[in-house]
Amino acid sequence: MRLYHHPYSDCSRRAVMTALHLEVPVELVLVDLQKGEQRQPHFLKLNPNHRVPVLEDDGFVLWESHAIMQYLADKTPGQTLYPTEIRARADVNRWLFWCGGHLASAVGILNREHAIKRLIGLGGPDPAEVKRGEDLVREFVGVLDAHLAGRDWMCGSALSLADFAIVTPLTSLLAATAPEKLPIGPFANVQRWLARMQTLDAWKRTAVTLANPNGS
Ligand SMILES: N[C@@H](CCC(=O)N[C@@H](CS)C(=O)NCC(=O)O)C(=O)O
Repeated sequence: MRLYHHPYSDCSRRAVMTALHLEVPVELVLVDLQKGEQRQPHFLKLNPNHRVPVLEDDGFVLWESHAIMQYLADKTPGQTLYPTEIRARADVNRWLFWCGGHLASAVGILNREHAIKRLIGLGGPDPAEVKRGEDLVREFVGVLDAHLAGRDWMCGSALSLADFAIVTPLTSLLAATAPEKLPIGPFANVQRWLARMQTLDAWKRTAVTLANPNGS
């Protein structure tokens, strides 16, 4: 199996963390987003949306990070990240869709304003967009914080795909915005859960810095 990714991409990171945690043997293939490799014909054949991650499994091509996570778990006998009991699975699915539809898109607004625009030469942040992004992030992280009160993990009593999905946009929020702008500062339950996530081996092995783009 091949997993096309970029180390700074939080969407890639949730798929890579899932593969590492499940010990699925995947070959990581770097797609150089900064050089625009995702828009080259060979990559567009894999994903016409010009985005990572993409999984290739013996001729089967899958894009969308949450779908990749589910596929990797479903391919792994005895795994516990993605429960098979119908309501427990629905609970995990609920948070995966919430992450893609709400949290990640809200964080995406801040990423674009604080980091991506500068990287691709579109100038500084637009204050109206920053406010819109911060208001949305504050609202959704508030929902997350209330949910995490008295819980160690997102769903049930164990680590699941939902934890790996949700933690990555929060990380990118930490990296892309100045500390005083971080809307997650006051959310103690989120901070506590984030600290727990940071102890996981899959987290540590995918942690990258600008100085160390290949991770540890
Ligand atoms: N909904 C997609 C989003 C993927 C996505 O936005 N990937 C970004 C990196 S995090 C990307 O490849 N951007 C390159 C581009 O837009 O050209 C998923 O969850 O996989």
